[in-house]
Amino acid sequence: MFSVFKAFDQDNDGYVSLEEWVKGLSVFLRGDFEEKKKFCFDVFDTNGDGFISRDEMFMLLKNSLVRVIPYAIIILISIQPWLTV
Ligand SMILES: [Ca+2]
Ligand SMILES: [Ca+2]
Repeated sequence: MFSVFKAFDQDNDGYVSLEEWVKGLSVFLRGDFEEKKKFCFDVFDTNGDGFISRDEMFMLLKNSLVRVIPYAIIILISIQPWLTV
């Protein structure tokens, strides 16, 4: 969640201003491909150095998988009767 905050906080002052909030939502909801690509990159580039390090990628994927795995297990359990046919 911190990295999403950083993507909104364009001037890195530790706060998301109204202008940053509106601009971030606008890019997220209506931006073109290039704008969305930069926004997603900024989410992964947590230290803002212009590169995605192994640690940055690992932390984001780890956090994503922690949220996805319980749902994947529930889905697998719910479709399990069809898998055994
Ligand atoms: Ca800011
Ligand atoms: Ca980085």
